[in-house]
Amino acid sequence: MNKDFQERIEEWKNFLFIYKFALDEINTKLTILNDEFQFVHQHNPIEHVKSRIKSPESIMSKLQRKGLEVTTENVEKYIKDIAGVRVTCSFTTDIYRIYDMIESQDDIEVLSVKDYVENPKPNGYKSLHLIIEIPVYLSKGPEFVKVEIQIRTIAMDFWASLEHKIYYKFEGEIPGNLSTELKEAADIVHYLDSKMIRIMEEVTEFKEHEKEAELREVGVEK
Ligand code: 0O2
Repeated sequence: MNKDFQERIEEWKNFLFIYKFALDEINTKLTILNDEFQFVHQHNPIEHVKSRIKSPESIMSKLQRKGLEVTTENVEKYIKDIAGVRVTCSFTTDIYRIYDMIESQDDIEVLSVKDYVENPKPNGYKSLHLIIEIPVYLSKGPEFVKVEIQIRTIAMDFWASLEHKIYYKFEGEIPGNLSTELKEAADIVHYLDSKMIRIMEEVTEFKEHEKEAELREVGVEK
């Protein structure tokens, strides 16, 4: 390997390592919030969390796609998803619960929100995207790091993973019939998510009635 190339790789590694610390912080926060929510409400809003650091190759190609020179300054300024976290949950209502929990953290600043759940993309893509900034405390002081958080249901995630694979297989030019089928599948995802919420609401109502009946039996009126 030539020395210049090796030095550049080292430079990139040093530049990217702070994003790993930001992901560690976010992951810890999400675990605590989820465990606390489970303790208080007996419900886990988060099913899984996946995080990744964008590879130097994809950062470079994203800059090139945007017509920008490959410099660390441009990366810091224009690439907001170097550190990415994907949170999946069971119910659409959990998406906004998780958003509220993140937004209420004093040390997190939500810089932007794209609500593709309320306003899906024309292809049917749904997800709530946040760009947040979190301080990472280094020996020289705090550094503020941007992280992209995508929050979606398991069903939305299933759809998006398949669509992403198809998109890359066809290099962005998905044939018309497949696009139509994908849109139909997105509508089914929407139907499934709404149905799951209705079932969950019925279960909650049933449990409440059961509890009230138990209390009445022992002579306690609510
Ligand atoms: P990858 O390979 O997943 O990292 P920006 O990042 O702001 O410059 P954009 O497109 O305005 O670009 O941001 P947006 O809409 O918030 O989308 C960012 C990410 O959301 C994408 O990252 C995808 O991960 C995901 N995404 C957005 N639209 C779709 C879609 O139609 N289908 C699927 N499957 N995923 C989508 P990258 O960097 O494009 O790709």
